[in-house]
Amino acid sequence: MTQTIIDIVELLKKYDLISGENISSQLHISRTAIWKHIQQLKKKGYHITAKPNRGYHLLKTPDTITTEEIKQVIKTKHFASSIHHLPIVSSTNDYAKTLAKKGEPEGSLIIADKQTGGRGRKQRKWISPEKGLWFSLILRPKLTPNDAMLTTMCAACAVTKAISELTTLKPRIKWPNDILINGKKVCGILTELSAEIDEITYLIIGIGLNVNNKIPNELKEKSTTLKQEIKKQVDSVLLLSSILSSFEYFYQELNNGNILKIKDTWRSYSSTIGSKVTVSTEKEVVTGVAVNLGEHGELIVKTNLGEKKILTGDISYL
Ligand code: BT5
Repeated sequence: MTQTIIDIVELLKKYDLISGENISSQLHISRTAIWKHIQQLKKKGYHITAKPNRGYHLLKTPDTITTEEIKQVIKTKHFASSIHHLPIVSSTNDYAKTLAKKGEPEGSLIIADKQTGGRGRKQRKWISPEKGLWFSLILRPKLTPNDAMLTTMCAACAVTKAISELTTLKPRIKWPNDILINGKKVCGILTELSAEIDEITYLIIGIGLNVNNKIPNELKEKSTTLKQEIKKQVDSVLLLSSILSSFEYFYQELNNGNILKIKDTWRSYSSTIGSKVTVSTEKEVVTGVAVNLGEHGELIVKTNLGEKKILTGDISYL
């Protein structure tokens, strides 16, 4: 897309209805040129209606995001300063890992329209068809490996904040890495790292967010999409941009040692603390009330036998 076309898309997104005259004066191009660009956009999958004497209205953006659109909309300082946008990939986390090993800088964004081998924790499958947001960020936090979970918490806060700001929905974080809407999973986060004993070499944060995509029948009972919840299409680029801005902010706070702020924000967005839970870990199943977060983001569960600190696991609410 040319810069003019990107600018036209920006204006169409900004105004519900915008006249050719208004676009013409803001971008200094003729109305005939605008009409031609609008025809090109329609061919690219943008649904635009032209109302006589009133102007253009953007009904629907195309299903796939373009790198130019991302660059145009994103307002971060460091995050996404390098963007790898792939139409199809096995897993953005795997792709990111290969780049990170070769020295790819912190903040690089790897985003795919579709993943064929999307992964959850413990090699579980993550279903990632077109129209969802599937992306990974390469980070090199100044943390010990013990504290890696705090980065996942920053990401979860960022996704929750962005969804809350762009929609009327009230997403809630479920420890350790899920975001739920009305009790159903809309987003999962996969954090993977390479580390020495006392420092992280690189950390990959993979975020899978169901936006306008379909989900298979077998997941429908426990999962949802943003489109399903608000009954209309969501602008994936704006959502991505908002997630990255908030993530960058929380990540800076974390690197500045402001861990309390991250934990407080996380608690305010979470449905876990105060809930009766069953936690399944590799070793055991623990039942009790989730009472707090530990120093490194562990879950503290009060059981009949006292408090237990759990590093990672799967929880279900009772
Ligand atoms: C997660 O694992 O929730 C982490 C998912 C991370 C996915 C992102 S996408 C970009 C990056 N590249 C990758 O390859 N991965 C990351 P976990 O907590 O283990 O949950 C996995 C479980 O979620 C599966 O076993 C299913 O039950 C369920 N699931 C699979 N696909 C889903 C989807 N699209 N929406 C909701 N739930 C899903």
